[in-house]
Amino acid sequence: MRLTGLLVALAATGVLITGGARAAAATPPAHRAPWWRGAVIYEIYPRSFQDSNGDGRGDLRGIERRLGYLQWLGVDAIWIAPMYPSPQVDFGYDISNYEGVDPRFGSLADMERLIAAAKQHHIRVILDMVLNHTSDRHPWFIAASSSRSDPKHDWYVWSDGKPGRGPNAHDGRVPPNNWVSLFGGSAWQWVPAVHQFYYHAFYRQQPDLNWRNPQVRRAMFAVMRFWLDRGVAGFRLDAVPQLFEDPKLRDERPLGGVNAFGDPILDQSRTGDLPEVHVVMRELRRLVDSYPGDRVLIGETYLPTIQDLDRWYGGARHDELQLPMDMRLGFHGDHDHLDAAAFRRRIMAAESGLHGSEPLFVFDNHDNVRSIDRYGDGRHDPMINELLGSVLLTTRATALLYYGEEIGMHTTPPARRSQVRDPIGIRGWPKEKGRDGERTPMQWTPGPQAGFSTNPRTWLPVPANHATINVQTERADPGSQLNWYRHLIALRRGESALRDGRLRMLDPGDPNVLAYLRGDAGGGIVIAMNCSAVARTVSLHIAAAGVQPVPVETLLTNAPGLRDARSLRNLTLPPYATWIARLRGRPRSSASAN
Ligand code: TEU
Repeated sequence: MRLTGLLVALAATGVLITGGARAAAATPPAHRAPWWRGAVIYEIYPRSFQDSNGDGRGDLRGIERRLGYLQWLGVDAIWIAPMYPSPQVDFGYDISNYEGVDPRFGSLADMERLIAAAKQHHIRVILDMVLNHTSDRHPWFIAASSSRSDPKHDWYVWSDGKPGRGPNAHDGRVPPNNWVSLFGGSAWQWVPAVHQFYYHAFYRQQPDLNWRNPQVRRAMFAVMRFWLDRGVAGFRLDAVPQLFEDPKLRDERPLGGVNAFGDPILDQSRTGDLPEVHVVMRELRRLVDSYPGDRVLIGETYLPTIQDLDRWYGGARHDELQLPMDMRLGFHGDHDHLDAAAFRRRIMAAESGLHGSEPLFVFDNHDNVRSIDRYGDGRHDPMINELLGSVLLTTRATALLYYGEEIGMHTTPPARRSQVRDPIGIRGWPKEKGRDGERTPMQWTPGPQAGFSTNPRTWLPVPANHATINVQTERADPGSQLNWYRHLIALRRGESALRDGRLRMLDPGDPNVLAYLRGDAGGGIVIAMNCSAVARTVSLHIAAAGVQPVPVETLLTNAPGLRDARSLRNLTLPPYATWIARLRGRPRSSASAN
């Protein structure tokens, strides 16, 4: 019953081709400078995307095999989570060689092949770059921890600690302060050989680099050049607000309470977002700008306010990251729920608070419970997933998609502690079950292992719901979540108003329906989304946004009753439905629009 209006509306407008695999090939890639503005960037967790050699883990050849699918979906770039040689304590975020590929994922030649093959599909490749820390097995750290006089010693953050007793004491010394690891326990680890503690923001196998040492900068910049020279389109900078620590190693202020690991919750004022980091961001920006082709820097930036985020762009100077992630829209905290007013507030904050920079919106990644399980209500989940796609893909922003989001994959956390793979889930069980649940294998088919692997022993179990939630089944169903995402992406590629047009909120007092106008009078597009579980009938007042009412034409909707809507009056949106329409005719702009 759902979505029956979709194809009719599409066919009537001729905007989209609905004949399955033909669509993306027929839609030329958007050629605009810079390419990343309004792009769709698709995150791939390489262990979980496609296994090509039957070892139960995904790999680079597997990604290569699925490029046709990604082109059909319409993505502009893929961001591949770390595939470098690594002991895999943090599944690749503990890197022991920045200039290679872990044999589990393939070889450097496979990566070069993947970059070239992706180009044939008009898809760029973005790598994850972990600047904050290395693996404790990296030759730099092995040297650094061997002796205080080793030339690499100062490449990491060391402290003699202070005299004391207790469980963290070694030879009568305890860590210098109260800092805790984000992954549990003290952030300081004792090394007997040097009689010192080193600092680690994450696992103890991930010692933090000392960014105050110019040699560290030079070494990491050289690593980035290594990959830029091989044609990568840019980097996603991991945990980048954590790069610097207070040189005086002062205590952080406890905010009260403890986290899932039983550690005190601290204000992170001495270990996160220190001013020094922005100097490095400007240097990094100059580095990528010295390459042709609009190489891009994406930041993993969990920041509380839009003013904080704006600093990561370089504010009015626009000289730091092009795309620090705006986590405020998609990750509200522990209590995500659909709230038209909250979405409106956060979208408008990004519209007006970033000195005109492009927001980067994101609802899903490999570290968080999937959005469908945070925003879903268990009854309308497919519609809610489509609504999140509508917000992501019709706002004025670059969009990050996480593999499986487009088909409505759910989080499948381990049932028992003994099944957990992610170390934070073992340590934090049962309060923190770790991140396995959002890293399960991509669901390609209803068949064995969901088409992910020929090996029945996949690194994480394939969720049983792959029988219905999978690419093959959904591709064949015109009303599927997958086709909804694909149509949204194609629409956004085809309509300059959706890519570049300004955004004006409509009826900002409506508590249930989020509606806005993209573009200007003449070619404007109106989007209305019912964020509630009850059907809502609304009239959209575009005159208040400075545009005179004109006839409209439906471009895309999952509200069957709205496929023939011709005006903005008395629109009935079923629960969580989206309606997207073009303003027709020869509208006059009212005075306030000029
Ligand atoms: O995550 C950094 C980060 O902020 C995480 O602590 C995040 O808040 C947490 O995983 C939520 O559960 C990045 C990577 O995305 C993550 O996968 C890595 O484990 C981490 O850095 C260390 O490299």
